[in-house]
Amino acid sequence: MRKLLRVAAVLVVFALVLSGCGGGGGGSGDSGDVTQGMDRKIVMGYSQIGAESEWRTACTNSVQAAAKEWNIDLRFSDAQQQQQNQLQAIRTFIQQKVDIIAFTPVVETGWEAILKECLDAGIPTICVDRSIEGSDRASSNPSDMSDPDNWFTAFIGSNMEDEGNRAAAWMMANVASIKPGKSVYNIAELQGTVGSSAMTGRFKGFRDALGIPAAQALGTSSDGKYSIILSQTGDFTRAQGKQVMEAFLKSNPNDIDVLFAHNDDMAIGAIQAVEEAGKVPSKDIIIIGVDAVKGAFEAMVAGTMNASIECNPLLGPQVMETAVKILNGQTVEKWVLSNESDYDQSNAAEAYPTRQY
Ligand code: GZL
Repeated sequence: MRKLLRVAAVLVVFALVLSGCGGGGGGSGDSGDVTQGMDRKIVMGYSQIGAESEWRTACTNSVQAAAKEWNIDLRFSDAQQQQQNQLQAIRTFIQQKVDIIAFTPVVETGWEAILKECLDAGIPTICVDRSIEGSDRASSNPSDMSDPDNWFTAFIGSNMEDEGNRAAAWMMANVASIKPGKSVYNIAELQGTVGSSAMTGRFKGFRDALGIPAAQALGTSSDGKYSIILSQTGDFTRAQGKQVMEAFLKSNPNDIDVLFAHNDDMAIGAIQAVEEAGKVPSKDIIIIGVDAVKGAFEAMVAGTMNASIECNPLLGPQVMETAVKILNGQTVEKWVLSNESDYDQSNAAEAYPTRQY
């Protein structure tokens, strides 16, 4: 019996050593303990804006899932829409000596000092989704530190001006068939978070396509057919989108032909206000959003929303791949552009079942 116990004990120790749990294990030779494409496990700090919309939640889910997939230790911070919280989180990441920092700037201004602190600490940064003031996501002279594009290593995200352009293009191609016989179409606009690159880009892109100066909130297109008569921020949320649309309908009960909302969440809130005012959304008032989130597909399939311009939140894989390239010393594009399409009631039902967000 004693002999049997001795043999069993040897076998147990042997098994433990093989599995790497025999003390002193963890990491050496255990393939699960290194980041894909690296010889060690890297630590990333990520400062996310908050959870204001379906889009933001999808973006967060994508980043967190991709960090798991790449075996990256992700230190995630939710700033609850406050830039001060973002600056504090990034300073903490610097103190923790993380390998790389990703951040989504809630507004475009106020990033020079913190990004230079990252540079001084030798920590590369990736700007995710929204961009910073003065950045055109191209760097002609990498040593020119007056160029904001040299304060961070790479930008991953959409072209917001293009999204505004595409919203105007869809509107000009479709309004006459939905509301025929009008010489002028009056537009109400729900702006996103004031000062965010998503808001400034869509605001400018929409006006550029209509020939309205980007500095003007209200104005009439160069061909005289489209007039922006109302424009106010709904801060990218359903609740505020509804509130502002209620106010629009109170002040202009019968003037609005088109709503352009800088994101689907505000459009969906506005649809509730349109219905409560006794009007038919997507017929009396044409509803155009941006993001192409599930809520927009449900509304387009239900016939209460006309179109949504896609803005891809599934940025996680590109963030992780870019981080590994940077830490491996590879050169990366200054702008890793997302791929996007546009959806309306002609293609929403077909696309909806396979949507990932
Ligand atoms: C766009 C992103 C915007 C979305 C909104 O890239 O920053 O912020 O359009 C989200 O839904 O709140």
